[in-house]
Amino acid sequence: MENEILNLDIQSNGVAIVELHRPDTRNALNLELRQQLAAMFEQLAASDTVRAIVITGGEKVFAAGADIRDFTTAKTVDMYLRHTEQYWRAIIDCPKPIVAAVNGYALGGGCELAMHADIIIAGKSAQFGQPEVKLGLMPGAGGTQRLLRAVGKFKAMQIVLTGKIFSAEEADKMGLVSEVVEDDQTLAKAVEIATQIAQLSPIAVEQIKEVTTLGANMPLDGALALERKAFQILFDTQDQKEGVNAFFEKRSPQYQGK
Ligand code: CO8
Repeated sequence: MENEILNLDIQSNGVAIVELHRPDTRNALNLELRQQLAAMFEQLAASDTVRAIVITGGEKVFAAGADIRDFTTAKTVDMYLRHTEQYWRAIIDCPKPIVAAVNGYALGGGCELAMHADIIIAGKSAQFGQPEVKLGLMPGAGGTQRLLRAVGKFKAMQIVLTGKIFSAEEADKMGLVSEVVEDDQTLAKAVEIATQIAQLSPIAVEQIKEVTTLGANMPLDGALALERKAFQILFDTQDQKEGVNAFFEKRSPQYQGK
């Protein structure tokens, strides 16, 4: 709906498309939008039919960051009492794969939101950055840490210390995005990937997401053990038997998520 700040389209193939919609502010993430986003992710995580989620800001812009108007008079205690970490938590805890479709600006909290996704598809117009330092601020929703882990210390430091804005091509080179496509293909590509994943066993997909995400912050031996356990757990699923049987019967598997 035109006057909603967040739109949701759940397709019959199990792909949910979440669209930020505050065009007058370049999709700035005000408190209301973040609250709605969190509630939507909780709803999508609990849904039996949704198997993959695409998040987009539309054709022109992903999100220009936190709504700077929320920062004009706020003091430390105000910021603390907002407890905005709870809104990010709903996205972090979503067990389903998330694909970000990024055209135009993904700055500050917008870049941080994109980095909450598992796969980032960037249109050629995409421009990323953590410009908070230019406001006398710093990234506050994972920007320093997710960027560091995604692109390494020296690229990350340059980005967060200077606030420089960089192109989709640069982001691709440093490993911040999964793929760069023409702008008019960004959403289609993200939906295509989400659709492919939605056809796979949702239990296997969730285990892969969980192990890969948790493993990134663990010592290798522990992460390998976690992977091994998750691999073994999948042998008790109907989907695993279906996948293997379908291979030998030379047919497409029909996964039930059981
Ligand atoms: N917050 C509020 N309003 C914004 C924001 C924003 N982040 N970005 C743009 N707008 C508004 C502008 O004020 C303008 O409003 P108006 O028409 O009333 O003057 C309108 O959107 C259009 O903006 P511009 O005219 O500037 O459009 P341009 O296409 O010329 O420029 C830019 C687009 C480059 C995106 C430019 O608007 C800009 O630099 N925006 C600010 C980017 C920024 O500094 N982002 C970081 C914000 S701080 C942050 O994200 C901290 C994160 C901490 C935790 C995470 C919380 C989500």
